[in-house]
Amino acid sequence: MGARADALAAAAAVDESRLWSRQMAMAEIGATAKGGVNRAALSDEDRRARRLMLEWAGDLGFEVATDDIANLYIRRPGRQADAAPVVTGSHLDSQPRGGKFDGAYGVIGGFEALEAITQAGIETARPIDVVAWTNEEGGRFQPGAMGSAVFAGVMRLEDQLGLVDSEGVTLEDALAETLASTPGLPRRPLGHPFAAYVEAHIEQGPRLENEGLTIGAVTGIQGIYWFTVEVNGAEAHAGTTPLRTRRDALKAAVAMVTALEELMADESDTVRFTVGRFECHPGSPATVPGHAFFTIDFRHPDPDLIARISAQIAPTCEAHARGCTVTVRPIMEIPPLVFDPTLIDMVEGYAARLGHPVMRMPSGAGHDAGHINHLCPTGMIFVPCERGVSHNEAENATPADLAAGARTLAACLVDLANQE
Ligand code: HGY
Ligand code: MN
Ligand code: MN
Repeated sequence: MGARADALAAAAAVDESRLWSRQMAMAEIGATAKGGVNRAALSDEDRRARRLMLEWAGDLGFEVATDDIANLYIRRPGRQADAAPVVTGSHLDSQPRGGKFDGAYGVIGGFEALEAITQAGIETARPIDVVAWTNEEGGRFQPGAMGSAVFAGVMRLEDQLGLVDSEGVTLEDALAETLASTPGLPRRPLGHPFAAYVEAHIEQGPRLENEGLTIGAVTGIQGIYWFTVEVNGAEAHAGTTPLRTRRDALKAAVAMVTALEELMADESDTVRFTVGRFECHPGSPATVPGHAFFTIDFRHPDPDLIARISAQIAPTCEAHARGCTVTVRPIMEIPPLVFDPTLIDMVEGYAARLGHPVMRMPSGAGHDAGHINHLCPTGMIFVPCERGVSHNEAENATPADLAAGARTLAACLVDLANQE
């Protein structure tokens, strides 16, 4: 069989019901009452999710490995044992009230592609790996996309080990426990070479569904910048302290958020500005809050606009400090990026060839592919999700659309794994 015929044969072997039942089995780990999942990075649930992947990999005789940040690799060997692999994958961690598909689909869809390639009896020159990147969501330890950032050398693991979650657990301890939960796995070096990377994901927005399409050939990802803001005032008695002498950290933080909302005002509705965490301490009705903390998630496709507005965030907060001190820390800066044109063409081409209506589209959400794009030709495949709902327990997708994405993925992986 020729390379193209092999790619199409692999796609044809994708099994929609097998893929769906694995998605549902994974969704039981950390299942929430409202039909979503809560699988925080490096938690017990995350560890169970990893063990389930390892069990499936063991059933099919695939090779498994990890690395120093517990990224998990599942390999279908190629003829050339030492050749750089073609890699697919995504993440198994979720938002605290996340859905069944964000991330898990890219790992399980990748695994389905490996099984389909095997079942179709196809040999590839290069190995094909599925990777589950550690801590993509950043809900427990910030920032997100950490496993892929450390792998790509965008971030140093040593600088992250001291991070603590809301319970005071360090990343170092959570990571050690996670690595210990999969004993005996060989460790691969961070940054080991990839020949190419293709990640499948639900769209997390409404465009494909609105257009009646099945596949998005993703052209790139808008810029994502995260900041933390810490406001320190003075705790004081709520009954006796006159308003004019207070240094109320909460009221200052509220004024900052309002001013930032004005700074980000955008008639075209392209700016994305989110304060997803907002805390005040000590959190007692009769004490003026002496400490407040909030996060900023700011996204835009234009690098100049991101840089210009980002530079105004700290001065805007300082201008509304109301006698408190304020510290603004940038914790993630991922500029807008474009994917490899050959891979965009390949995703679009195989989707069309397989009869799946397709369009090119940028990603509004962030993905591990953004960091891996620094290392090798990278692309992404989107499938629709119901009403575009994501980062929500109601997130949903159809078995047929997920299978269409896995077919497109299987074809791309075989094609890439037979290239020089
Ligand atoms: O935040 C993001 O865009 C991704 O879903 N973690
Ligand atoms: Mn995701
Ligand atoms: Mn997400």
